[in-house]
Amino acid sequence: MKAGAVYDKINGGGFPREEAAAAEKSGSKSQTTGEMNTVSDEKKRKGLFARLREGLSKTRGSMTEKVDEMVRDRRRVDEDFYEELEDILVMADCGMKATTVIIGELRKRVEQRRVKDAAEAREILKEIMIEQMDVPRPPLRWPMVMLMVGVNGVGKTTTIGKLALRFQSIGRRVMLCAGDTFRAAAAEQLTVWAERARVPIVKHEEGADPAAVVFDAIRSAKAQGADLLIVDTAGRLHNKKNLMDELNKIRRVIDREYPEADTRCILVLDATTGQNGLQQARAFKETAEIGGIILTKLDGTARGGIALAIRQELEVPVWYVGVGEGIDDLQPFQAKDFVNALFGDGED
Ligand SMILES: Nc1nc2c(ncn2[C@@H]2O[C@H](COP(=O)(O)OP(=O)(O)OP(=O)(O)O)[C@@H](O)[C@H]2O)c(=O)[nH]1
Ligand SMILES: [Mg+2]
Repeated sequence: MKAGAVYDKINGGGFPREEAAAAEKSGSKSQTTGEMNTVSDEKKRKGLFARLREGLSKTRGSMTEKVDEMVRDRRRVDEDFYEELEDILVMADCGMKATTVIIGELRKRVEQRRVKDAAEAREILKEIMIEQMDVPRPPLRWPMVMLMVGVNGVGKTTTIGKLALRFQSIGRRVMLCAGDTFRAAAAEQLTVWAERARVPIVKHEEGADPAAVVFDAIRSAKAQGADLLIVDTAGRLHNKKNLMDELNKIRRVIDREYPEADTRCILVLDATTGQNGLQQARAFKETAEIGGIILTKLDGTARGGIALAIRQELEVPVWYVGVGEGIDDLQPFQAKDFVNALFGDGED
């Protein structure tokens, strides 16, 4: 566990964009920025942004429209402005910690820049939110193992399908491992996603030892020269201790059998569970070294501020966001796009 932890901390815990992977593969120098400059890339980017905006429409309704309404009504920045803003952010699940940091920083900048106009303060608010969520991304290192963890129903298996397609479509060799042997349906569900993404899958019978499935998957991944092995895990076991013990056992097998791989434990959280999701994250963090978070179901909640709370309270970055049930409904988390979509503003 520890090696991964050190690596993540050094790198600020960010995550490489898959565009960067494509650039790296084609030998381009732009791998760290993942700049996209062809016409079709630009089109694709616009499409993704539109989907993100659509996905975040519920949050926009509750958070940013309230901010806009307040800006329109108040016009000036005063004490009531800050108080109302604080309420709006807390209601949108930004959490007390992130809210306090954001408001404190806003006060400072408003004063420094002698801003009086509420509309100008809104722009500063966006600027602060982007800074808060923008974390440097570490370079890609292959082979990579993504160990997907999270409580039941958060969207682990669905997210694996989405990730498999994304990485497979940029030319990476992806393999799936059905590490959730708790339910028979789990491996079947993952098999459907493997077929959709056209990637191989390693699975055993229901009730098999998940660590043994992972052991076999590593052997196959090595034999077939896979770049990325994504491991599904059970979200529900007899109790929390069983779950954590099992995850640790899987992790030990990966570290022992596949030391050359860059292994990341990815926590999947359901955005609709709000503060409860934060509690889950804390519980997982106690046992496992979490390299990054994937926040799912952002299309189904009016409280997307949870992304800010996670960044602030857990110091674990959000790598991807899920904005729907389809295989394409996963996006690399980009602070600027996220905040623009949240505020209903266009791309710049
Ligand atoms: N709206 C929406 N639904 C999602 C998203 N991601 C997953 N889901 C849905 O959430 C439900 C649970 O998803 P799973 O992928 O089975 O969750 P899991 O974490 O693997 O669950 P267990 O295997 O029981 O632990 C499914 O109905 C998915 O379609 C998302 O980004 N948006
Ligand atoms: Mg599952």
